[in-house]
Amino acid sequence: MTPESLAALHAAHAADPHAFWLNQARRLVWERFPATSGDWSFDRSDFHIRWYGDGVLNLSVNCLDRHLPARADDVALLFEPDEPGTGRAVTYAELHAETCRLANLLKERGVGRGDRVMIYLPMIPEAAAAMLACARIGAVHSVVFGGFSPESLAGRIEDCGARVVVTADEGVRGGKTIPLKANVDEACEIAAGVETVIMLTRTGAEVALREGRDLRYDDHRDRLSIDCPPEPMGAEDPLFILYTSGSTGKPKGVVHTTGGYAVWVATTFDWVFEPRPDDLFWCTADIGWITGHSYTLYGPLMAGVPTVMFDGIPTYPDSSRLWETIDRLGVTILYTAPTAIRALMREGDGPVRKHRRDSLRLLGTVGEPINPEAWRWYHDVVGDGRLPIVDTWWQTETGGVLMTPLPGATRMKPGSATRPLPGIEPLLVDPQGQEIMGDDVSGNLCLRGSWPGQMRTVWGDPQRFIDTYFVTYPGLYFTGDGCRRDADGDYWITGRVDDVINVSGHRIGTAEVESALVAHPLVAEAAVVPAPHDLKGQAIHAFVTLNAGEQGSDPLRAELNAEVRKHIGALAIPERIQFAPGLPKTRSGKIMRRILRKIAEGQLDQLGDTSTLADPGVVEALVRDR
Ligand code: 6R9
Repeated sequence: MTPESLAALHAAHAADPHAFWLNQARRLVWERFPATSGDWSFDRSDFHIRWYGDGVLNLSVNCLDRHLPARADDVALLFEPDEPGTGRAVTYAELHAETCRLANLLKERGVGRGDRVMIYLPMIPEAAAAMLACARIGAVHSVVFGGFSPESLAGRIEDCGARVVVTADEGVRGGKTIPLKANVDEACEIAAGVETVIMLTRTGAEVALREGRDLRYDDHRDRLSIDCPPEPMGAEDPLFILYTSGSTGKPKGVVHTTGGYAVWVATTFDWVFEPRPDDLFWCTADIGWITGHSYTLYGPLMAGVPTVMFDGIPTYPDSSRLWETIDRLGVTILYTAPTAIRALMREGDGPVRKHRRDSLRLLGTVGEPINPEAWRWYHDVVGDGRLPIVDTWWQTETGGVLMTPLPGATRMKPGSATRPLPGIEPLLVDPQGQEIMGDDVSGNLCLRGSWPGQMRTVWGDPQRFIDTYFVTYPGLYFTGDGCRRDADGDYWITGRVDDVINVSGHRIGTAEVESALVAHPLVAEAAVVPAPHDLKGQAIHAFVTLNAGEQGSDPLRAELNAEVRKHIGALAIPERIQFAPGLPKTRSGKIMRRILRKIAEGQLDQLGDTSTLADPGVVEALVRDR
């Protein structure tokens, strides 16, 4: 983007927001174009968020039908499985057909508008088709990452009342198989209400099917019609639910609706990546995360840019995987996470330099703050010093990117997400809720006003939505992130200020890990805090107090890890479990996490005043055993 066109966008928004937002909506194909744009109030008494409320559209039409027939045989997605070079291309016509088949199968099983469908799949083309099939018939998809345990899956099935689960026999990642179908079976033992399990084939493994409930997609595929009329959806009809960890309790079902989400994803995809006809876009995120929804799938499909669906990991079969794949496929835009960049940086420049990477024109990063060393390596080595980097800050809740430098228009700074996109108004607030004005300041990051891609509610718990995001700072959306605005007015996200730990770009709620740990019969109490980690960004440090007379040991650590794996998934296993004789508490019994954080960070000279603790001796013991 040029500085002039960026300035023109800002000016257009300032002059007439309504016209500005309606203009962005023109990127989509609507059955009825909206007359209204945004309508919201963040006040508790009259809380509501609506965008394009009178518009009617179907997202699968925007991803598929609009490219037909002219581009029927163009590549919509490239499936890149775990084993390099064993993938295949899927055209718009093929993806359309697969989507309709799955949509028709869902309909046969009684799924219709508003019904929730759980998707627990590897990154296979049929996963894209399954999401699009839901969008086509107006069902609400809820994708659960394959790394979550059966118990987590069950919790989500119950929370949203899904009666159908779409899964695969197995997943394969980094050479290891994941028993997806068996996990679904286990989840269905825990959660009631699943009437249909549709099983797709990934490995062809022998798996048990339960009569009446389970069906193998391959047994039905050929008889299913490749025609399925798209359901006309209101812009505010829910499109999907995606569960994300919060600072308290169980994961929240973040609800996104159809029109605003689609407009925001299409708009940001355009602004940030400026797609060209010859692009091949590779976002390495799994569809189990918001980045996978918005930029592996919906963004590129709406823009008509072929997208890579990567069902592997950056270090398999070796640490040149990304670069080898980029050359083999001709990838032009790479969008990945700082944790992957750091892991590959550790292997040195050799694996990168072995490959040309000359198809690349743009690099992106998302998921956590990128440390300047990793940024420089990404820029200097991966990008040969010639490629711009978009450091995109956003959240599950925001639907799409909110802050990023725009190549050509914004000056890049290693480690800074720099500036908000047009229409986005960030501000910093102090603990008293006062806006912090001026530059070279730090505070909690809030947003003033709404944007089309904002989440609408927490599934089944609208009050929790308000309480989580709009009560701390009345009238504002609170992001949960800390942030600095430097002397130039550029923004630097400093990380979560709530009890959420960002492990390798994945949000883990401390409360969830703690409740998994205390589920072990020998555990009296647990407190979980983040500790800095070279590769993961943050790692989980757990302080665990055992019942009187019990001794901590490595076998017990293994049992506790198993507990976390069972209740949440392997991704939440603590890096370190420290057995503690007691936890530092105030006299009113509140655990002093601030002190535990400092101990986990090794900042022992910054423990602050410990004299108000109920038992100051506890801290000495924790420091000694660290
Ligand atoms: C898209 C996504 C959201 C949290 C967010 C922040 C962190 C994401 C970032 C970043 C610094 C960036 N985050 N992108 N921090 N720079 N470019 O990651 O969504 O999984 O919901 O995580 O991730 O802390 O609040 P989600």
